[in-house]
Amino acid sequence: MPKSIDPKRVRVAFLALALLAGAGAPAFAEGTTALAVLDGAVRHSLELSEATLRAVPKTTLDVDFATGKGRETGRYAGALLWTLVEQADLVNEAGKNAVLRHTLLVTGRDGYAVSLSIGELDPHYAGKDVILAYEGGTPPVSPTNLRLVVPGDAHGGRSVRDVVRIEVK
Ligand SMILES: Nc1nc2c(c(=O)[nH]1)N[C@H]1C(S)=C(S)[C@@H](COP(=O)(O)O)O[C@H]1N2
Ligand SMILES: [Mo]
Repeated sequence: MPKSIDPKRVRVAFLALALLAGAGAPAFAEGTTALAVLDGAVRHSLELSEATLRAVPKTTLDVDFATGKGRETGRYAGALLWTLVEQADLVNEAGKNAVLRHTLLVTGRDGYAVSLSIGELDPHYAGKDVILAYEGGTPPVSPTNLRLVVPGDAHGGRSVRDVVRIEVK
């Protein structure tokens, strides 16, 4: 006869496992599909769910960049990062043009990270159409497997795969 299992203990064990599995990853409310967050020096942190991403202007970009494995060309489509930053609402320090002090640290699931300066995105300055791509590419990206695409980059180093966090600093 197997020993009887206390359902309370099973629940505690599952909770412990869930906590372990989630350690270091952004936390989300149950039932949401968001896999990435935009947070940091903003008034409203954003969970980058498919709905959030599709609600902002969709932009298509052709890429042609060098990688360690040769040249890569392709087409991606996704959400304009500047619009997401505007939605999140930057918190600026005091001082002249303090908005230009911000950087965005974009991190992939594997810990790979690159930073962008806000002046690259802000339409008052360089105004680049940097996107969080959820369509296109090979292997294809998806709303749960986002890729940063910076238009015009000669090397693929800033094209972070599987973005999980954008931290505004
Ligand atoms: N998450 C993540 N993204 C990454 C990298 C990485 O190691 N991890 N490498 C970068 C580098 S150095 C290049 S050149 C491109 C390579 O793109 P590919 O994977 O489509 O060949 O991905 C970039 N994005
Ligand atoms: Mo690279």
